Amino acid sequence: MRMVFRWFGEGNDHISLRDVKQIPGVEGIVWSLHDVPAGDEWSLKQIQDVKQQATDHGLHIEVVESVNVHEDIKLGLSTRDRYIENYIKTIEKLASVGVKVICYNFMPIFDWLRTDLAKELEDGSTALFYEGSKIHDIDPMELVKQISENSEMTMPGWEPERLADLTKLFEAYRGVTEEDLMNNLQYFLEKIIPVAEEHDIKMAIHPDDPPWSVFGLPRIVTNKENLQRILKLVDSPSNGLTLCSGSLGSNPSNNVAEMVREFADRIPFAHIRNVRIYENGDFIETSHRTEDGSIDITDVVTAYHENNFTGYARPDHGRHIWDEKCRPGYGLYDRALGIMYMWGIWDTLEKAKREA
Ligand code: DNO
Repeated sequence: MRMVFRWFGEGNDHISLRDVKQIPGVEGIVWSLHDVPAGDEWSLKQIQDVKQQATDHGLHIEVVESVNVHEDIKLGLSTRDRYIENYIKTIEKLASVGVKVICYNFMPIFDWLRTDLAKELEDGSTALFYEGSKIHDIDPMELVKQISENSEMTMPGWEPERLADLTKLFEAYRGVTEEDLMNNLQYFLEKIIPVAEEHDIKMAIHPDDPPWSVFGLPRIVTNKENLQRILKLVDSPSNGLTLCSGSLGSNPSNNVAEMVREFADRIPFAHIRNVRIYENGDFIETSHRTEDGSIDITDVVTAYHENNFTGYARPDHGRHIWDEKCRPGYGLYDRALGIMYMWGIWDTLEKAKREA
């Protein structure tokens, strides 16, 4: 298990690379060029700048999260080829500086979705929370209207400046089914995976978070059967998974440890975190500790260990603790604690293996 830590870039993250380097066992950053719009080709100069900053602190840049996929590719529009060409050029440039894994997702319009970015837990810390009643059975157009009429009303991903785009995108997705989305993913993979293979890059698709349809949009990276299908769309080691325990695990019918056991050789990148699922299906992110949430993180780490996992892992999200001011889910302290929890399990298993 090679531990890495997501870092949003100089001036964009309150955490310094010096802080990152001081977390035990962290060898590299998980990074992106966050100001480049989806679909644009990345500039080599900007890529090299990040590499320089990381290497100055003894960290590598082998994992990129994410190179985002343009909506036209997900929609299967005729304009997609132009964006796929840019994507390919970006893959080639990333390979040239030593990147090994590129994480991406195929979620229409939204990336991860929560209804509250700072919901208080019993201990006074706060964390990301998903409340189904604010999303399920809600007509997105009605929501656009309500938010535009009421400046007090907000929802992550529904910021006022995004509302016009959201309206257009929802219209574009009308009638797009999960089968269409799967076909559009296949088209994309058929073009990019040969390039990834040639450059020794592993593409790692991130599950949908949450792993079910939201606002009537199709979502396909949701469960074991669909992961099996996606891996077969182009059956290559370069077509891999970012196995995110918290995303998949927020549906209690997904057994994350079992998925790790089944897909181990196709997981170049592990996202490890816990969530607590309530009876009505709402969920909140918790500390990594197995006991604090609904996912058996001990078993998840054990499953990686059993499979001699040599891929990259990150603690994914954390709670906001000790009054840290940070990006939602991306504080230093709780993610660092999560890392130590994972190492604790891992090192104990290593010792047992050595002594067996
Ligand atoms: C959230 C992340 C996601 C992830 C993308 C991958 O914190 O796990 O935003 O980076 O879905 O493309």
